[in-house]
Amino acid sequence: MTPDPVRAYVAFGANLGAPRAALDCAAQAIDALPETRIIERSACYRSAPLGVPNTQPDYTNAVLALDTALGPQALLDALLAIEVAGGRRRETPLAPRPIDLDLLLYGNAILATPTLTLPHPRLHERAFVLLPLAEIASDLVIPGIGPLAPLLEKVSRQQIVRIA
Ligand code: PH2
Ligand code: MG
Ligand code: MG
Repeated sequence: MTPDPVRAYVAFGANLGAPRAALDCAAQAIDALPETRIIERSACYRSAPLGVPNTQPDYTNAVLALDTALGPQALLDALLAIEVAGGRRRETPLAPRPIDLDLLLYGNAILATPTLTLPHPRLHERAFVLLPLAEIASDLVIPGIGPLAPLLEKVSRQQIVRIA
């Protein structure tokens, strides 16, 4: 018997190549995963790279909501494979990238394995994640952290533009 689907959220980011095309491609590939479908997709947002030299190009970010019967590690493995198909190389950490897919939330799961931490450990401090997330799931409560509104307030000084 297939387990009940779980609502998961995935952050997309890119600052090389053609971010929107990469996002379209990734959304299609995620929707084509077994027992997985995209439920919603935020607009795109543009912001300067956070935590890396800002000589790098601006990022385009978005968030996808999906329902999946895959387990969290299987979903993460699938996302990493979609990154590779999208041209992602991992030679240098924090290098500009044509695609980055981060598993933000998997239902109410709180876990830390050597390969996966849920919720995503930096989700709550990044406007480029919180704004698109709030757009598609304003009532969301981050497991172990709390509702989105106060988190959004804390990142309100981070400059970010909704580019639709
Ligand atoms: N991703 C990073 C590091 N910095 N900055 C922005 N604006 N957007 C990102 O997606 C991003 C970042 C590492 O994954
Ligand atoms: Mg990332
Ligand atoms: Mg990543």
